[in-house]
Amino acid sequence: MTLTKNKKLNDWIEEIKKMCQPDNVVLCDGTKEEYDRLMARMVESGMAIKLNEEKRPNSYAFNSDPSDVARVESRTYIASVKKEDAGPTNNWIDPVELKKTMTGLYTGCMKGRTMYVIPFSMGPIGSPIAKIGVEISDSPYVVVNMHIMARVSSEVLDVLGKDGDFIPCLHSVGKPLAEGEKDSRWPCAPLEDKYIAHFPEEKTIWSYGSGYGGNALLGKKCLALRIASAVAKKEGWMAEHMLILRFTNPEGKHYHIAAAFPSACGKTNLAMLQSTVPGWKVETVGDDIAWMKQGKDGRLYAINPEAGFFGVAPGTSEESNPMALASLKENSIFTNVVVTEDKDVWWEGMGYDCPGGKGTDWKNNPWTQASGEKGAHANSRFTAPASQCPVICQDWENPAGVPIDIFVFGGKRTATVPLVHEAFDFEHGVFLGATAASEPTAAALDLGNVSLRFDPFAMTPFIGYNAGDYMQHWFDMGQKLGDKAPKCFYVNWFRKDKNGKFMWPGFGENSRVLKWMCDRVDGKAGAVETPIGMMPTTKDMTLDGLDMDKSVLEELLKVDVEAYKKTLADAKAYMAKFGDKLPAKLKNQLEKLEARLGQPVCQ
Ligand code: GTP
Ligand code: SPV
Ligand code: MN
Repeated sequence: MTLTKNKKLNDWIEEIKKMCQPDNVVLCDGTKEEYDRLMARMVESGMAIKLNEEKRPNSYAFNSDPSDVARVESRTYIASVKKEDAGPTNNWIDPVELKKTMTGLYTGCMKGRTMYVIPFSMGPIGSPIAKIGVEISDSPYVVVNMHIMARVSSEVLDVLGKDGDFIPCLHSVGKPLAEGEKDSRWPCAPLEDKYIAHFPEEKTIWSYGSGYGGNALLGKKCLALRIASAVAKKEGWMAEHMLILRFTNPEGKHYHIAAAFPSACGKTNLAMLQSTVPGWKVETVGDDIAWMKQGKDGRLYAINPEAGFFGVAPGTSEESNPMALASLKENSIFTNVVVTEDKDVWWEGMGYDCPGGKGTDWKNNPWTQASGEKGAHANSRFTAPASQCPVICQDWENPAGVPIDIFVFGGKRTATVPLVHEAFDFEHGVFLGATAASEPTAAALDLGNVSLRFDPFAMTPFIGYNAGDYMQHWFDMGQKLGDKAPKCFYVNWFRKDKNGKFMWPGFGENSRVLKWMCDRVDGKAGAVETPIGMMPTTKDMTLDGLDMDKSVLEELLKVDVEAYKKTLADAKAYMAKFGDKLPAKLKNQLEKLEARLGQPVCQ
């Protein structure tokens, strides 16, 4: 069967068909008809729930298998030819061996199912910066999510033409059906058979056994981060786990900020922030991934390769993130939330009690709020088109991207790390990014019992090559950008007091911190020098209307030298595992910090 004009694609489809043995093959076109048809079929089979058309038009809810609720880092592999090229932070299996194992699993794995061929573009279709992928999947849930998250269209095939190149992304839920066997609501394979595999030299992705998020929507973490980061290193650009936002001051001046926080640590929220500083406004360019290249003027330009948001549902409320709520008003998909009696969605932290007090929980069981059990899974998600965000930036699809003024790093830290500090220079900024650490979140299944993990640039699970080389790449980019490199900052919205209460109000109030950063870029705001970086005093920040105790804010702007000495020791131990791949400049930064921590604190 000849499906497309592209020989490489036709050959690949034929090869996968032979291996996976599906009942049918469907070439997807990304149209609304296709979306509606697949949704109707999934509603019929019981996999999808059609939500109330009045309350949530054209929207659907899904419940996953209770074992398949997040990314699985222990089953994620960088199968480079040489182990050293995967480095100390990635799982590695020899690619020949891994292909053999996975071919065993893939053989006959689509029996009883339809094989969907999904042509997609990360970045605007046809633009010079976009990358074309084709995902083959046996999950109709993946198809409808890809419609929102990537740009799925037959136009992608037109761009590919007869001999254009694409990144092959193979996905199966890993549950073939025997003759007459009834499908489960959410088919998937057991943990030990799950593989999220990347072959960076071949630019190929093989994913088996999971239907959830980053494990299955292969344009996102697999292509746009793991494969793209390896390509970016070679070609001299950057693929990062970063939100992109435009912050505009009352005079209309734009500042573009790219921020790297680990999974479920506040990117979507910051990207859509409602500023509490009068006259300042945030617009969203992206909420999860940034591809950045140096422009002709020497500055760094960022694009968002995605087309939608795959955002954390719990905690999303009218108060915390009204722009996310507006984005998911219609045409959205919900996974692992509560479906209320009147067929709308609800989750913990939505800002009001579950209407009627009961519904169907994420495990698909009858549930009452009074039971005290969580109704939505902590990593439940919404899939919503970015174009529906009321504050989407008019340049969000501009292939030229937006020029980045500021990099922000951070994570969830209940102790030690102050609200904000600024790097002394770009190399110190790379040090701040490289030593970023965070408490684990529900976005990954299997981070173990650690209370804190180092997560350089929020990229630990997403670097497609050796993390030592990756950190060197940051220094190299700094060298290339010279005095046009973005200014670097480190933030922490998550400090808690001894009663376990967040000390900083966060969300919209984070605009006060962003404004201080912009004022620093313009040389307008003050700061004091501390051993860890430049920091504002309460006098340097715009605090009008902020309802919090000044003493708490002062506490948030203090450096605890003793605690930092301990952190430094942990950072050194962590860096030791990079061996000779640890950039000399990073070693040098560690030594400098050590020396500064010996000094009395100025503040
Ligand atoms: P991924 O999609 O997994 O990459 O996550 P993300 O970085 O986009 O995280 P997101 O913005 O969805 O935030 C995750 C959780 O952090 C949500 O439950 C938010 O309510 C919470 N959160 C975000 N910003 C703040 C903040 O400023 N303060 C506090 N206390 N919580 C926040
Ligand atoms: C993350 O875990 O960082 C996410 C969600 O953005 S997923 O797409 O599942 O990786
Ligand atoms: Mn993410």
